[in-house]
Amino acid sequence: MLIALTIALVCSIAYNVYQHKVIARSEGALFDWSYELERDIQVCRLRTDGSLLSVWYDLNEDLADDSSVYFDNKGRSASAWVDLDYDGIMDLEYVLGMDGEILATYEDSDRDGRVEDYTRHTNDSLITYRDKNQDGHFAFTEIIERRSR
Ligand SMILES: [Ca+2]
Ligand SMILES: [Ca+2]
Ligand SMILES: [Ca+2]
Repeated sequence: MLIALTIALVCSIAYNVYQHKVIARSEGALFDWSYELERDIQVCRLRTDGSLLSVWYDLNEDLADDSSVYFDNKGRSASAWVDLDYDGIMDLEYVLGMDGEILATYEDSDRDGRVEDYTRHTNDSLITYRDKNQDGHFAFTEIIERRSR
């Protein structure tokens, strides 16, 4: 009896989470959203040809997505976003190369909703720029750190 009740409760919670996630995504004209209950991910596909565009994760299970991976037109991961402080705004973006290697990161370091740090990943070093004058460009004069790797 208790087992049946527990199963019913778990099913009910899972269903409510599912409903919430379905409602949370409005269906756009260009995209099809689907929710995979087993993996607890949201999948976004292009409506025109069904190709995979992005996958969204809710890592801290608060019903709000906090990370996502975008794919290029060959299905390779091209970039990833992470909401580090779980406030609903993505803070860190990884730009990925053809083999999934990190080419660069962009980060909203002070969490004001605006990206100001850019780190270029080369073969032997990481070079971080901060957009001090907030013009959207990362100039050589704005390099704040160089690390070898
Ligand atoms: Ca979350
Ligand atoms: Ca955030
Ligand atoms: Ca910022």
